[in-house]
Amino acid sequence: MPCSRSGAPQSLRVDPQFPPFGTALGCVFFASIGTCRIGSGPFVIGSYKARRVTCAKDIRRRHGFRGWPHAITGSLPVTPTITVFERSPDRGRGLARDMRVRWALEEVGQPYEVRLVSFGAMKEPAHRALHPFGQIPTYEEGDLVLFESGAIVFHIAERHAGLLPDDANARARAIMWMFAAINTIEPPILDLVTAKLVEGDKPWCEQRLPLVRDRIRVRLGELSARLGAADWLDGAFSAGDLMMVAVLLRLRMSGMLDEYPNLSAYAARGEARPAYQRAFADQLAVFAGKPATG
Ligand code: GTB
Repeated sequence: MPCSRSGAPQSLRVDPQFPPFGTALGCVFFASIGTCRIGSGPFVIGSYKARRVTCAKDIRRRHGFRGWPHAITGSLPVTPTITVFERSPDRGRGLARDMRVRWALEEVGQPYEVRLVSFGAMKEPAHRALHPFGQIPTYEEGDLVLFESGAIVFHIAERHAGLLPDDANARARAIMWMFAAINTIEPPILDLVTAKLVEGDKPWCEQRLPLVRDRIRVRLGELSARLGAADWLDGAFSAGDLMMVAVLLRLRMSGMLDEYPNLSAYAARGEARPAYQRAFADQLAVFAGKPATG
């Protein structure tokens, strides 16, 4: 009976991208007496016609949406599966990029499955069919397959309330910060990782490292100036903060983050979020009792 879905608009999850009562979608709300009434007796305030739902559903389908979130939990009908390292050089201490995906899923309360992959299996055709570059994380949800942690977090944030603001401009700015995290802040940090881990034995490494660190400091200084005394980058916590904190945390071991107390406190605020803590614990649990690689 569609009533469980279409007849209970009060309990329908309000997806900011597809507002249930959005006239902009051209959906008819009070069009006619339909199958389900809202309220009862003298408090009947209207009726809810299946057409409104159908309309919204068509729009969701055009955007690749394949099901309704559970009315109460907000969970997707298909439990997504992510791939993570079977063994990680950091023993699951939050540095591998599945961490940001886990964190996003925890923030929105979406349960998920985990499939462990070895370094060898990542390069096999079966995994490359999911991820052309033979890496983790991947994300499978029904017949949707995604790779790239930024794209996956964006997808999760779009499909659930909680990680992107409703206001269109604030939403665009949150997405901007996601890009800033992975496109402006993360590259010089990755350069440092490469310089230390891959080029560490090269004779020119000692000369290069200060240059690499200075390039990171330029960006951290600029980010620090923008954040100022604010808790988050643009109002409430968003997917932009999630990505930025995840990127900044890669610097923690280097001590460079501590040179910018407001950035250090910002990263700590992110880490203190219960969703982060759950994601961290789950990532760590994979490695309990397993020897580290690398
Ligand atoms: N741009 C992609 C994304 O954001 O999803 C990058 C994905 C990526 O680099 N994945 C890495 C991977 O699969 C794991 S996260 N590497 C294996 C390979 O390329 O063969 C990078 C990473 C790994 C381990 C640690 N660590 O243990 O400290 C930190 C970060």
